[in-house]
Amino acid sequence: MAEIKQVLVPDIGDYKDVGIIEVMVKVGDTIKAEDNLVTLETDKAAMDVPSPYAGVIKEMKVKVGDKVSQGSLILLLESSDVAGAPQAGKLDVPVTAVPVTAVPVAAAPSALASAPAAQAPNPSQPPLIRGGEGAAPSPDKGRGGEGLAHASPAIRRFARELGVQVAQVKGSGAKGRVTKDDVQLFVKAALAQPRGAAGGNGLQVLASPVVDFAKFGAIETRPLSRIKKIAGANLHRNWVTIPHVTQFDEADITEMEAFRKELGAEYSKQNIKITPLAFLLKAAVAALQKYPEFNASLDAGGENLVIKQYCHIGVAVDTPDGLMVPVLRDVDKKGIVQLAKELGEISAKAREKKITAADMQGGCFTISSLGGIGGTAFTPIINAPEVAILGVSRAIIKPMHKDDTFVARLMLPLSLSYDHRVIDGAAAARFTVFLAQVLADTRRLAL
Ligand code: CAO
Repeated sequence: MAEIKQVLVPDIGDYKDVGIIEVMVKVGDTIKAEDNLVTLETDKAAMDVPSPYAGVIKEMKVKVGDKVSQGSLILLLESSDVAGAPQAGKLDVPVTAVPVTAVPVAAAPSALASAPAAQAPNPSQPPLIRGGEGAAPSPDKGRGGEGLAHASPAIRRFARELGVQVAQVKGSGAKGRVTKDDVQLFVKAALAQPRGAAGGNGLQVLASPVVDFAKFGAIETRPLSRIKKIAGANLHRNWVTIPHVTQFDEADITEMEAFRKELGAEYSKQNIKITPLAFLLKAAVAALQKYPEFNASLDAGGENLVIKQYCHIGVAVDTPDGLMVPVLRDVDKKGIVQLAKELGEISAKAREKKITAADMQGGCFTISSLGGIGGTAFTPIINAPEVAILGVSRAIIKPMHKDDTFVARLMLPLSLSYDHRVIDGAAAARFTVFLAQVLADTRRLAL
């Protein structure tokens, strides 16, 4: 016969006024005996309080942040348990607990020390989400050696069931506590990783060291711009998930520069600035057409290459708030002057923060030019889902050996980073050699 029962805080040792840090149930929930109701936290341990009865929750008498002691009323429950279970003071259902700091379990009072061994995190549990047996850090030591991660026993159990190491989950609860939502988000994020990013041999890296820089001298803390945060997350993903190789080459652009200067003088009256980048865009189109696997993306399953019949090229633009990559459309259908004009417009738009998300979508290939600034070479990060990116550094005059003599030539450094899952080294070398040939003799652009 159904009966309303009071569920009280059981014997929790000598503790009084212990904070409730988590409430796992709500009015209307149907629960089984021993389902966890709330988590309490002392300065030494977190404890889950299980229900002594099965039934339906009628009324909650506590919330997160409340302080309770042995005998405090937690909730009212409509119970169908005729026999019932012992209540506060004579409870024989153990409260499950784990230390919340590096304090050893043995140092905690008896009720806490009697936590069943099965509740303790199990370092030998094979992780399902971020594998790497052997390489896996101890579940509780994963925060740069900061000791135990904050999570209630129920959350630890939940995480264990999903193969998640609590220490790897960023807690969003009070004092960085890991909540059920945090574990679920962690799992979702891991599942959303591209194939090969996680799985059996997924990354297991040390947490970044937490350093108090102020100990060593004066500091100023500046928040990263929104653009930097978004770009940073994308760059990080691309860097760790794509096997990058960078092929270096140089192009003799002596003739191209002479022609560019002529054109520049002619079009400066129309306020069009013709830089080497406009030629590079056209040369890239020629190379992408000759080697279509560079004008491609891996499909979502990573099993097929999607070759694009169009040619939209992204251009990395340095703005005061960070890097942006607007995309020039149908570069194959436009001439050098038109491209120079659009380049000027789109980079101004990016710097004036007027660029839209649509302006940055649909790219097939990216060019990142640092030639206006300087440098001899760099290793650009591929802009996924593209499979290659061309870095361009500053052209300089060099002595080149030709017809048994040295001649002064203007040489342009090229750095092509490519996705080695899609492109072989020989193909990358052919691509840059061809690019250099086209730039050395721009008449080839007409072919
Ligand atoms: N070698 C020598 N000189 C070069 C050159 C090169 N490779 N590339 C450009 N120049 C010259 C230009 O001709 C121009 O000279 P003048 O002022 O005498 O005409 C000058 O350098 C400045 O060019 P620019 O930078 O204004 O124009 P651009 O078309 O070369 O580049 C843009 C435009 C938007 C790409 C550039 O301004 C920019 O933002 N670059 C930074 C991109 C970046 O941050 N990449 C890193 C991303 S991390 O992978």
